[in-house]
Amino acid sequence: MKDAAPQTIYLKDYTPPAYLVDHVDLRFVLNETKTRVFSKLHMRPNPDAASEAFFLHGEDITLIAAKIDGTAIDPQIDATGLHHTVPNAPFIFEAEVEINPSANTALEGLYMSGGMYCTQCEAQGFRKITYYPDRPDVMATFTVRIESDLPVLLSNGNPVEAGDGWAEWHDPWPKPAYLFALVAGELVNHPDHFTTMAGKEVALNIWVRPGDEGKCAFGMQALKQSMKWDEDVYGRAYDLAVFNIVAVDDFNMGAMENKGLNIFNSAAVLASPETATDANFERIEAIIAHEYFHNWTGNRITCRDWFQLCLKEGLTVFRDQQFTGDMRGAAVKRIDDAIVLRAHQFREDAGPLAHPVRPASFVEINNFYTVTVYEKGAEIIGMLRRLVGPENYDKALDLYFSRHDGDAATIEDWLQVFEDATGRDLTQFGKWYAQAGTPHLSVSESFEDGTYILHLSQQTPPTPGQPEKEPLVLPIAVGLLDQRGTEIVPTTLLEMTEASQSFTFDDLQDRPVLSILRDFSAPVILKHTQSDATRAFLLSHDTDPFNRWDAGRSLAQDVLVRMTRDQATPDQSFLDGLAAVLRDDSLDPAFRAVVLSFPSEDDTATALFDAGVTPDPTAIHQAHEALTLYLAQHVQDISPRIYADMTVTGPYRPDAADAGRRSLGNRMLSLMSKLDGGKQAQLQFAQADNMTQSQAALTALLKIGKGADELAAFETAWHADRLVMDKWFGLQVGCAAPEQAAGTARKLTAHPAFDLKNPNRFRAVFGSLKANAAGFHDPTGASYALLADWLIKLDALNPQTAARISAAFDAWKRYDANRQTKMRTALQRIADTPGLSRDTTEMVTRILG
Ligand code: 0A1
Ligand code: ZN
Repeated sequence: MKDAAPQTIYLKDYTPPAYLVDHVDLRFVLNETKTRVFSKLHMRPNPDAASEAFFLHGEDITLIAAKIDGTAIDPQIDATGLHHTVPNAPFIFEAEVEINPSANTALEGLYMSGGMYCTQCEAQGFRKITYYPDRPDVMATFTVRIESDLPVLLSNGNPVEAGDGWAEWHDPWPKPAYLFALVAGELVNHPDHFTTMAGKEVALNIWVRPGDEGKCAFGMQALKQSMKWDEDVYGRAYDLAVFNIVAVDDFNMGAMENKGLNIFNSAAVLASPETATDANFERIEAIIAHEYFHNWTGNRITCRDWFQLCLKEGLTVFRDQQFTGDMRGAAVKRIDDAIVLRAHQFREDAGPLAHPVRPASFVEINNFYTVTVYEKGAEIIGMLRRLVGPENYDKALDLYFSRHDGDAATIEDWLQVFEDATGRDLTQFGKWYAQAGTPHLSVSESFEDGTYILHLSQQTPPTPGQPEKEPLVLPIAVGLLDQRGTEIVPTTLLEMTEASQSFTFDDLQDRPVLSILRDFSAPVILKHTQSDATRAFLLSHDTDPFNRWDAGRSLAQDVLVRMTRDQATPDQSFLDGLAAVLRDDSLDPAFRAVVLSFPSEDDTATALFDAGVTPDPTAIHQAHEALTLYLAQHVQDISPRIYADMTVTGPYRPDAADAGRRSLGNRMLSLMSKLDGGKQAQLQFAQADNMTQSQAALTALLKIGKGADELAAFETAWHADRLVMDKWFGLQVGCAAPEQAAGTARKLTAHPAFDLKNPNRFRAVFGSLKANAAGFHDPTGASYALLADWLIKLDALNPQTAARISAAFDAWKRYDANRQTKMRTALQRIADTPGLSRDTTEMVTRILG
């Protein structure tokens, strides 16, 4: 598939659409290779437009006929769309086009998955269905008629009428084309219903392929919880008579918030105790919530243009994080989010792919569905809420919903609402949206005559295209403890606005112990040299759970850096501190489990790089293995007891309490397996009645080079379950010894169940290869070459997923000359591939720098 010549699009060039669409009538005559789409667009000139040129987007579609106001026309067609002259008054544009869903391997537009028709239109997929002004600031009501012999025919909005071989839908809420959806197939549903706070009945359905009915109950429960939570916390009720969710196996992302018809990657909705882990359940709950919350933050209020993507994504992620915190415990959720942010977003912000939360330009918008737009976008909202306070936040959100309902809005609109609701000037705060890079916050302290002064300075390193950085508004939550661990200054929010600033605390008796950036109040990198003793003190005494964990985390990171760099042994006091947390039965097991888990090998590579040392992934891996062994030995007297204490009896429940117990128990299992040759893990695998326990046991075995029999048994048991088989593929690559990772991945690509066209399967192999840091960076370069080979193959079929996975190479410049050369060669080979997509070309060009 050949793209039109790549073009850079700039935020500063935005102009309003020349023509608006008030209403759309669509008729689909479905056919696997020759689907006909009949469209009737009720259009009018936009009074606010600068130009009169008439243009409709359209790609990979064949025009059969077109009319304006009933008269046939012969428009000019090019690779990007259709041009013609139109009346200077309201008019009706009609088209008949033909498309080929079965040839659509890019999974954008209308495509086939497992025998069903489905669509994906965000960001710019609707133009592959018919000619249309495919931009989010053109919003219309839609009526859709689907003609097909398939029994289930779905589209957005409410059902109007259906007969033998057809169904009609009407969506009364004006929406941009990216929220359009259609599904047709032999599907079965898991029905339920919900009564809104206004007393309106909503029919709820999760539609799946026959055989998957038993995996819907949890998703449905999460949907009802999300609907209730959005009413209770944000005052937002659902606004149609039906809410449909459909599970599809072939999907580029997690899920999609199409109005009234959410389409989900089956991995993001289907779960049963036997097939899904606790982590899968939690993720499903969060994604169901995320897509549902988009109904207000994304659909009722959408984005003016794709540069404003964070307007809907940052806010919706923030809302789903709040939801998970409420459902499962805010402290552990905050820790989990910080782990993800630091591991992935800080890495993105520090490398060649760094971009502002609201980018200023792009070539392919699909490359900007990033951790920066999503997760850093959510952090900005969290900072705003901290700065204005929860009540003002609620006031501002109410104003946002009332002022902008039905709008395609901008970040300026969003900030204006906060200014109007609170009277606060947000000019400087707004820079968070425009400035890329993670601020580094340096901290020093002084204490004299009862006065404690905190000296802070912020500095953001340069990022591509942004050499100069300005100071940002940083909300910094601090608390002060005395030497016994009693809080003498409770959590206080400092607002830093300058490059350097000091904050004074008077009338203290003794030098306090600082607990800074509590609850991770701003997404910054702390440059703070607290002694090991102080961090150990905070690990056992801090009243802020985030900082308590973070103190242990930072100690562990230093230990791992020293072990890698100097072949040091871990300090006894560090191991004692971890053992003390482990023994403390008053602590939540989930919290103990996160304290007991170490930074990733990639985190250690970053820490070494930041310390001016070229990271050697092989040495890092050895240090991590060694530390795990030291810890296993250090706690071996208590680990069997804790493992046994964490046993969960009764039927499997994926709630936070039971999941926390399993999490700590399985951390113990992984430590015990380092010493018992995998005996306990074999036993657990044999006895497990749920996937959390069997996957944890299998992982523990694979990590000590065992588990061949269990792996074979797993395949025999689950070969017919696509989602479980993704785990089977992924675990082998993820747990392989470094020198075997590339070979394992290569072998699995030859397995009959490997399917290049299925993004989940591709990610299972190659996402896991990237996650196996020492294996990916094996000095022979075998993994780099293998990934390049397969990205080239995938790009020809599915540019979007190929481009996303190519980011695995983004940190290439921080490694040694041998690895750098081999990664650059792999990247160059991808870049030089004839016919490479716009998506992957943009990514590898940026990565090569
Ligand atoms: N808006 C969806 C994510 C999404 C984005 C792009 C897609 O295809 C290119 C698909 C889904 C969300 O935030 O969940
Ligand atoms: Zn989203």
